[in-house]
Amino acid sequence: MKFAQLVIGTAGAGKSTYCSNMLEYMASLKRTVHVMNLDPAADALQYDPSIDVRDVITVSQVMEDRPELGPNGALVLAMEEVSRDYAYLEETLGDYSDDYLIIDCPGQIELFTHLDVMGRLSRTLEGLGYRVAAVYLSESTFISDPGALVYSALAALSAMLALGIPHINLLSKVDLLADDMKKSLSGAFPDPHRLVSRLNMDMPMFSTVNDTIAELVADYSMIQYYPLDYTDDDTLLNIVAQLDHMLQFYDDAEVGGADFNEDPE
Ligand SMILES: Nc1nc2c(ncn2[C@@H]2O[C@H](COP(=O)(O)OP(=O)(O)OP(=O)(O)O)[C@@H](O)[C@H]2O)c(=O)[nH]1
Ligand SMILES: [Mg+2]
Repeated sequence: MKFAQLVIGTAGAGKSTYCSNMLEYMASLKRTVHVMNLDPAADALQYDPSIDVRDVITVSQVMEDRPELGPNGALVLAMEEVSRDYAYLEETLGDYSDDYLIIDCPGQIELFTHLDVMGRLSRTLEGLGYRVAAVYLSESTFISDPGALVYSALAALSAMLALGIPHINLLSKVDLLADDMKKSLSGAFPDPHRLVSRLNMDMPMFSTVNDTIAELVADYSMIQYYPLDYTDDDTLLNIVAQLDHMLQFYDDAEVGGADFNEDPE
């Protein structure tokens, strides 16, 4: 069976670092795991990618051909071209039969909110027999600002709705938080009632909108964050357990291994 994690999230949230650490952790579990770099603007990477989009296209090449484009426009154009080129993806991905693929994506949020670039990629992977989950990283250093927290919760929600695949939200760089902020992550987070009272304090004129946003966050109780703290040994273990559950990683093994006709005696 083949599995894939589509690692997405805002620029600089820690996607490439997560891919590198997840690669190492999964290898320690003796899984056949590969990382694909899907960022045509990536500079130095902390891991050795098995598949690298920069072999096909780089942002600097696009900018040479289209000098009128800035780095952001060039990246979006490069990604649109890559996501249209199914042949390349099928050729390179098709080589792996039993596989766990971790895909390090670029940070431009419009690739899944305004454009169908990530949607096309996940459908291509599904067509190739992969079970795909989205791993969405938001930076935890913003959570003391209620406005930024709402923005990041709504961005995560829009990615989840746009992609329509199993989805897990991670709060990155938790090691940088003060202890009291770390404690606030246990239990319901973001707590909609706490969120609305903080928003109303900062922006009393928007209290109706604030109430509606808090209701939306509460309704989609799947806006649940898993803290990502590499100084805590359980961090990656918890995330892999959740992803295994969502992707039904062990189902095939259990069904194949159990002999339902066996006589209990
Ligand atoms: N303290 C701390 N720093 C981190 C963590 N994860 C990433 N960083 C740092 O954050 C910066 C950005 O990390 P990347 O992994 O390159 O982030 P990215 O999301 O891949 O960035 P883009 O590809 O540019 O969108 C780097 O300086 C990392 O060392 C973390 O868990 N804790
Ligand atoms: Mg990166």
